[in-house]
Amino acid sequence: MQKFNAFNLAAKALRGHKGWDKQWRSPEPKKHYDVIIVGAGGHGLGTAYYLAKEHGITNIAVLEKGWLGGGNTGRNTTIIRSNYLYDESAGLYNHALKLWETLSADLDYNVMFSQRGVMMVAHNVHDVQSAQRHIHANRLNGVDNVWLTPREAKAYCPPLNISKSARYPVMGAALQRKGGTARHDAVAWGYARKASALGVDIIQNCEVTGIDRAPSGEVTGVQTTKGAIGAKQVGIVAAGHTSVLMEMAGVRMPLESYPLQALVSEPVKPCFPCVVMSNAVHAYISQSDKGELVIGAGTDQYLSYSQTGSMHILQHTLDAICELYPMFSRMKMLRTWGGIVDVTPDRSPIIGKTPVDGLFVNCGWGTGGFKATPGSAHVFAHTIAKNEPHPINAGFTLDRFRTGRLIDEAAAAAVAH
Ligand code: FAD
Ligand code: PYC
Repeated sequence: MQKFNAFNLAAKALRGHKGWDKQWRSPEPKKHYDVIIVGAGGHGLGTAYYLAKEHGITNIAVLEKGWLGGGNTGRNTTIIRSNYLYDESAGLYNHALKLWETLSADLDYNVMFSQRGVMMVAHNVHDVQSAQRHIHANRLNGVDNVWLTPREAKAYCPPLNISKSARYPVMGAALQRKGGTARHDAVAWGYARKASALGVDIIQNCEVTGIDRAPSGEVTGVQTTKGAIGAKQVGIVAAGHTSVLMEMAGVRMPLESYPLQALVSEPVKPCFPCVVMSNAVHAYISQSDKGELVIGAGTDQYLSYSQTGSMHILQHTLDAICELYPMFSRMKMLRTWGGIVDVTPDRSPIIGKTPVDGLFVNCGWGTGGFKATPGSAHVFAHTIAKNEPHPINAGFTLDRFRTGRLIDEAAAAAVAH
């Protein structure tokens, strides 16, 4: 009771100070932006860059709870490809692939994009049928993808074990020659540098804790750990945490968050020439320019916000890698990590407007949004600037989960989840 009285006295004294009452009751934003982007991953920073560069909107803040590229952008296995099944996806991922080809020049920063080819190996009859279906659909959409026999697959990737007695026999593979890899954190830094040079504010260690709305419903800004910030438009690009943020605006999302993990080996001389994915055995592998083997697993089987993954998932992935590439069985692991991915029911992203005026969302990339970074950012910037979707992301609405017009990419997503 004494404490309570003391608090009351202190509060009374403070109220004498000019402005105290106002601050206590409603933290009015001191700073106002045209656009706030929540999340400084590749998609968020890229969105800010294209808003500034292509739409002349520079009064933008990108708010990040941690550090630039510290989310999935800096944690992924950097695989880039566009061999998805549906027309909408071919449009989106091929748009991204074209932007990748000129991104280093555009950003004046080397993102180390390397089109060394992505091979997706078939280990059973179902895999063969599914891969061939994708190849036919891709070719109709102008996406390069060809079928390789086991011998042709081995010629493209000599370490691959194509022995008929292998536990995971290779029955053929789909090869997208234009697929490859890029340096993930360079993508975040390249976009950040250019956006910043165009006048965008990038604020790290600034977690968004609330979304402010006017009585008439539209967005007016955000609450953060650094105080309130006003904005006419807010774009949420916070992979893994989208549901939490959208809940702050009263919007429920069709998303589930899972840990997805990867690892690198000790560095060795160049020995692995391309990217190989084996969906049926939950393992994919390439070699970085530093010489490390970059190996990824499937998602954990349960929902979590933990940035690590279960040990048994990793163990299974390494068993599969050693079976498929016996020469790697004596290599040592250097480090392992995880990220949190948000997954939609149809394994395709949501990019567009929301039921709240002025609030936009870009999410649901699941295990595969790195490849889309430039394309996603480019069309999301258009959506925010024009308040309507770009033709390329017109199908990727939140509304499709109500209408049933899904874009089912479960097979093309290619990573077990
Ligand atoms: P992020 O880079 O995660 O950025 C979102 C940011 O939002 C984060 O920095 C986070 O800190 C921030 N944030 C969250 N909440 C808040 C808040 N309240 N306030 C402020 N900031 C907030 N994709 C591929 O295409 N190819 C691959 O090979 C591939 N491999 C992968 C391997 C692993 C292990 C993982 C985890 C993912 C992989 N992905 C891959 C998926 C890919 O990494 C993601 O889809 C993509 O990077 C998402 O980018 P982003 O910019 O949307 O998200
Ligand atoms: O979508 O290509 C992909 C991918 C590879 C590893 C994780 N996702």
